[in-house]
Amino acid sequence: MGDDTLIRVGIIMGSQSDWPTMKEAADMLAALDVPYEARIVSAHRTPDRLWDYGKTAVGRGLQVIIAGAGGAAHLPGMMASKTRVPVIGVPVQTRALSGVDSLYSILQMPRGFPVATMAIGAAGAANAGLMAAGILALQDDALAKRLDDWRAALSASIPEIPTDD
Ligand code: RP5
Repeated sequence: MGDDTLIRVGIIMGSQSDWPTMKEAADMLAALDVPYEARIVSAHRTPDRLWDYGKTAVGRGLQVIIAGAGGAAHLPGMMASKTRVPVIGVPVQTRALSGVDSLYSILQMPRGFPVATMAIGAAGAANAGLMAAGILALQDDALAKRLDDWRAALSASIPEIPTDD
């Protein structure tokens, strides 16, 4: 995205290894022409970066943060503790515990600091992109039209009669 574009969605992830999953969210936002930024922000390995990102999120105009992490996935919850910008959490699928560890780490937030938690893995990341677009579309008629069209096209692509092929 160009420097002169107002970035409204931040996609953050705990590691480079999360990118193949989180790219699903980025691709969805790109398909809907929603400007975003993507950053590696680790709760454990770069806590100062996490703090700075959360501290400056409102001032920079971010309206939604999509946060993905795997294993001891503290990034979405910690980000939610630092900013009132809505955080959508994506549990990244892990090898050891298949992402159930990530899901539980993100899902069970204490009252007062919510994270809107998606499904594990690629579908969850893609849906995070759609959820972010839906939130922004509440105040953006052009985006609302693009999202409506996208949803209608998906529905139209689903056959009514099953085949053997
Ligand atoms: C988490 O640990 C990351 O979000 C990632 O899902 C997981 C593994 O990270 P790497 O060891 O691949 O960097 O912090």
